[in-house]
Amino acid sequence: MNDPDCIFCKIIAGEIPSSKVYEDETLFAFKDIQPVAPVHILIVPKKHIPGVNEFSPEDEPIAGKLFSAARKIAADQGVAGDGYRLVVNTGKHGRQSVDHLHLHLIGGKRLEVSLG
Ligand code: DGP
Repeated sequence: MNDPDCIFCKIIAGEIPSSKVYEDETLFAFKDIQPVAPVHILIVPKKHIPGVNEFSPEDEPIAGKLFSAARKIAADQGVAGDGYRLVVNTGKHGRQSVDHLHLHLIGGKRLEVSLG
């Protein structure tokens, strides 16, 4: 485990149960416990990166893999055609609540216009 105090590291390690929808050598994806739409998946790097501010040049391949996984998961979840939203909250003003980088994949309904 990367960070023994991190809830997402514990989920990745299987120490906390989750509804897994995808896993590869770099990423882990599971259903959000507080879904805001019929489809709400969190896609997280297995590496403990606290957030975008800590994302380093050596992590750049992870960003590409996050988007490729999002495309695949959206198709698997049946939302690729109608569309979906990808969100990365960062820091206090961004209302990031878990300090382990994650991409929200939200879909299955027509979402609200507001992002703020
Ligand atoms: P953010 O606010 O962007 O940091 O989003 C964190 C999300 O993580 C939030 O939508 C709720 C979700 N979450 C927090 N704890 C757990 C958990 O133990 N299990 C699952 N599946 N999701 C969690």
